[in-house]
Amino acid sequence: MARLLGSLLLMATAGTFVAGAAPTPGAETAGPLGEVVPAPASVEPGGSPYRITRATRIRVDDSGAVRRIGEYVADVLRPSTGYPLPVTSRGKGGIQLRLAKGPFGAEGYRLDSGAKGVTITAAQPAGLFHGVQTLRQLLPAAVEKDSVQPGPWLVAGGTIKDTPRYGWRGAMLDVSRHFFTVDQVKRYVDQLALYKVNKLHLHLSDDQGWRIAVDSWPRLTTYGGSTQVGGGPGGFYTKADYREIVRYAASRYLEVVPEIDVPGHTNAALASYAELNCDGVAPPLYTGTEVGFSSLCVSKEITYDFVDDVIRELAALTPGRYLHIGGDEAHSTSHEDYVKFMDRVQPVVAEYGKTVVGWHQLTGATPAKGAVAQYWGLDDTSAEEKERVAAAARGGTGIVLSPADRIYLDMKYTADTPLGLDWAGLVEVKRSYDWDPGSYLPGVPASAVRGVEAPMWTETLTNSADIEYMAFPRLAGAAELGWSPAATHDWDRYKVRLAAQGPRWEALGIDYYRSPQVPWPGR
Ligand code: TNX
Repeated sequence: MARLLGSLLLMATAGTFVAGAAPTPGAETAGPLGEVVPAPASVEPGGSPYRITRATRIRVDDSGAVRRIGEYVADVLRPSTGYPLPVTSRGKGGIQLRLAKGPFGAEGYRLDSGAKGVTITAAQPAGLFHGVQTLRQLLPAAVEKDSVQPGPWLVAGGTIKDTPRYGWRGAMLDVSRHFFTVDQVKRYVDQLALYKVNKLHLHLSDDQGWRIAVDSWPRLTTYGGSTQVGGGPGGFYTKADYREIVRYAASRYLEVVPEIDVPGHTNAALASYAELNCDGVAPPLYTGTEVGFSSLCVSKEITYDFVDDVIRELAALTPGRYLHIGGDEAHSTSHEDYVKFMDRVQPVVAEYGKTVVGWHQLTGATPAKGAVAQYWGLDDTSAEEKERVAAAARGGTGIVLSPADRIYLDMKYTADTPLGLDWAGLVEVKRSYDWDPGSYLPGVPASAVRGVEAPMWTETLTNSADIEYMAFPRLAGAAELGWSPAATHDWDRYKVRLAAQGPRWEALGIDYYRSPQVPWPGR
């Protein structure tokens, strides 16, 4: 009853259908408008469907960015439809991408579908790109295959108006515990883009490996990057590799947020340079999975030369606004030293033009003005610790939510999950979706919440299949929490929309966890 009332209210306020109601009658062969993940802000089904045929053209504005998105659409649609789908800036109808002034914000879009075509309109290219992800989901799942499929390729008629709830919709990949190649990162970026994720946070250094080239401290990578958990060969990104990741992510409208984790989680650096250690003795490389045993030497000046060089070189490689300095689990750094260290290091990030991001332990020091704290506690983290974060938020620190017992993608789904960890608990699909970022932390003003991020720690994960099995289906839920209006939040409806993603993942070659909580088709 409460839910029925809720949805009536929604319909009254929005004046439209909201994601989850019945699909368009008569458009059974098309992906219904109501099955999109993340749920759009508003959906109005109606009118004739559009059919993509051999004659369909992709119409673009005469801007480089829009044309590139047009080519991207063509690359998605050509293999499965077998149609030529030329990209052109002339004529009307077909699949049209246009920039126009309107109430879209930086990332929103409007999608209109009818007999003559599908038009996606946005104020910015990012909005067009997100609209294209919606269009993919309005087509049958087979559109994602890389060989010619029978079709027909119908897009249900109607209008979607969509804009994100939060500007920070992130995914973190730990490339330190196990190294992942540029191609593996690109593959994950493509998967993140499907769900309108817009931040790729790369955890580039930890005890087990240093993964980004720093010219002024070359042993960080040549030695510090030479192994990983379990003792494999590790690896690192050259500056050219990193730029290629940044470029590729930007082509999918993701901003890279690089993280150098300091002052703890630094064994790889300490092993590479003896002078960074308080006792001047370099420890051996580390290939285990313990945390909290390493610390930069807060009392040595060379530590700050080191941090300055690293931040300067990394900032120069990074067009994005943010630089993450870690700061978690510094169990081998005294509180006094931790505060001192953060007081000296945060201004360096600002000096090189970036905004500080840190794990929420940063709120135990003095977060710089405009800093962002990433909360990774649990539902039952102490009220005291949560209040520290909340107080910082009230003082102007932005909050990104990554509660570990909700959206740590490396947590096992059940006790039987072959991969992953369970220190934060077992996290089934419903649990990962069923919370509200706007009210999760008591005392945090809703305006301080920048968004949501789903971290993937890789102590137990070694290849793309491992990443995908842990990410899917939970990643889609994290993305929806970041994108969709709170009013669309409803597990019973979400699980139906989520189920419709299964065949898409199969078509894309993504192995996912077939959670019994989700009514997958054909099961
Ligand atoms: C906690 S979360 C960590 C990581 C581990 C992760 C494993 C955080 C900021 N620190 O060092 O990899 O747990 O789930």
